[in-house]
Parts: sequence; structure tokens; C-alpha cells
Amino acid sequence: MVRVMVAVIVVILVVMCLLHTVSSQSPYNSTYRDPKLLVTVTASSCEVLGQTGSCLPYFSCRKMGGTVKGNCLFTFGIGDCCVFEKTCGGTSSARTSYFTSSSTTATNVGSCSLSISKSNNVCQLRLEMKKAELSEPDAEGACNDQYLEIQGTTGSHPRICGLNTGQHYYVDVSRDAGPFLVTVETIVANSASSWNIQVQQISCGSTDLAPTGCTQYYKSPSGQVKSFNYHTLASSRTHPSTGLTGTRHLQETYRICVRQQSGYCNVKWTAAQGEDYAFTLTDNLNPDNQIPGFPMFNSAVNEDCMFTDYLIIAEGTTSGTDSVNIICGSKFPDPYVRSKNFEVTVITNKVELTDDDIDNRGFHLNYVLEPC
Ligand SMILES: [Ca+2]
Ligand SMILES: [Ca+2]
Repeated sequence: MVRVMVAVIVVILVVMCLLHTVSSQSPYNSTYRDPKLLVTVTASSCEVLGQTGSCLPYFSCRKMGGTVKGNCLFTFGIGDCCVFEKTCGGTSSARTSYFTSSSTTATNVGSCSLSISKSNNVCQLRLEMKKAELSEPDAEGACNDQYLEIQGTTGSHPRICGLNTGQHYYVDVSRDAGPFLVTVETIVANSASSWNIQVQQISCGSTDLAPTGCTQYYKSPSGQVKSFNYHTLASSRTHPSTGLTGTRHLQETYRICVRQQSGYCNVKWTAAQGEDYAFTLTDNLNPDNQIPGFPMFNSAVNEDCMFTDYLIIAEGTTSGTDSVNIICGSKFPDPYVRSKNFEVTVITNKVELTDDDIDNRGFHLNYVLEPC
């Protein structure tokens, strides 16, 4: 009897192994022997083909609506790297999901949403725009034709539109909230729009959390920061209603934070070098409209910026001891702005054309942390 039971168990194990082998030879896994596909990160997450997935048994992945894209080291052997890639109407409870457009849904007028069911003990969502090409804002810098927004959370979060590939975006969520909708709202059909947005759920207490209220969070000791919809000046993207080309920063208000690291006391900010219009928040910058004798690229600070679009760098100083806390105009203060405050607040007044703000590209700044 014991021999029969052992034989049965052996047969079951052999069948399970065969099943696993079959599952590993699905189309996505056909090249799983490629070392690139056998990369394992932590107990629960895995990286495959540039995407982050969850390391799960094959059938768990399928049951949760994921797609097996490679192998990974599971607790008791080889697991499947399960990627959650969804388009309009999709749902996901995974720690990392991808919200993508599809050829038909991107052009339709209406809402296209990914519903995120919150995992336990999650305090923030982080969106990373692997690709985000939505309609341009209107002449006032408002996202009226198409925009991305997060629904189901408290607080106000900027709507974004235009070109934002490479940008990221944090949203605080309360412990008992959810599900959340990551939505692309299309008011005017745009067959050229396309997106692939990674959505991560970040655990409470994680070192990956951004400080509360920061829409953007930069963790490196040096880096570059761009306003939303900062892109090529000689844009071929023309607004369908106004016919305007060029580029416009969005009329949104939010905070950008930099990780404060021990041994560093200041952040030094400079405008990107060798790039036209790298800091253009206010003024008419169309050469055809230039006023004789009035310089087009002019720095303005502090009280001169009230009621327009500006950056706040609290406790900022420029060369010497000049205090520069509020910055607008069309030239970043030379040669830098230094602050012991590790954040920048972006304030806008919700209009551009009305203020004679023309060709305001926004800002592209470099930062570096300075030792104490
Ligand atoms: Ca402006
Ligand atoms: Ca404005």
C-alpha cells in the first residue's frame, strides 16, 4: 500500500513538472533560457524585458489576470514573472501595473480607466510615464482636449496633458481608500495619443515614499527636473482649435521635492545649458512681438512675480547674498539659486494668452546637492 502511495506521489510530481515545462514554453516564455529573462530581484517582484512584474506560480498569475513574460526565482523553485498590463476598463491589485492605450481606445471620446485595488498597507501611488503623448493644452495652458488624472484619492492633483514621457507623479492615498482610477479623459478625439504608464503601489514606511504632498520626488544627489509638457520648442504638434504651434507649460500648481541626504545641506539649482527657452515662465517670447530696447529673456524675482506663473524656492539665495525666493520671467537667475530647502513649488495663475504669455516653454533645471 505504501509503495502504491509513493508511486502515485511520484507520478503526480512528474506530471506537475511536465505541466510546468509546458507552461514555460508558452509564446512569451519560448526564449526563457535567454539569461536576460532569468533575472530575479526580490522575493515578490521581478524584472523582465524592461518591465516589473510579480514572481508567482503560473496558475496564480493567470487567475489574477496577469501575463507570464519570463521566469524568476520563486520561494521554492522557479516561478513565472507575471506582468500586469491593462488598458481601458482593466483592473489590477498588483504592486506594479501598466496602463496602456490601445489603437482603438486612444481615439475614442470618453473615459479610459485602469482601476487599482489597493494592496494592504499602501500609502502612495507612483506613476511613471514610460510613454505619455496626449493632446496639447489650449492657448491658456489648460488640458481641455485630453488629460490624465487620478480619481478616488483626497487632495488635488494636477491634470497633465501634452508630451510627458519620462515624467513621474506621486499621489498620497489614505489607508482605507480605494479603489483608485488612473484615467485618460478624452474630450476631443485624438488618434495620435498614446500612453504606457507604470503604476506602483508603495508601502507605508517604505524608503521609496515621497514626502507627503510632493507630486514629484527626485532621489538622486543630482539630476534634472522639467515642467510638465516641456518639450521640443519647434514642435510639429499643433493645437487643433487655435492652430498655435510651439510649446506651453501647463497651468498647474504642485510641489517638486528632492531627497535630503545626510552630509548635504543645500540644493543648487541652475537652468539647463545650451537649450533655448530652458526657463520661460512668463512674458511674450515671440520674436515678432519683441519690443525694441526691451530684452526678451529677462529674469524677474520676488514681488515682481506675484499674480503670474512662478517657482518658489524658499530660503533661496543667488550669487552673493541676494535673497531669491520667488522666480518668474524668462531667464533663471545667474548663475544659480541655492537653498537649504529641498523643494520647489510651482505656482500658475491659470491663464497664458490672457497674460500675453507666449511661447512659455516652462522650465528645465539641473540640481545638485552640496555637502555641508
Ligand atoms: Ca506662463
Ligand atoms: Ca500663466
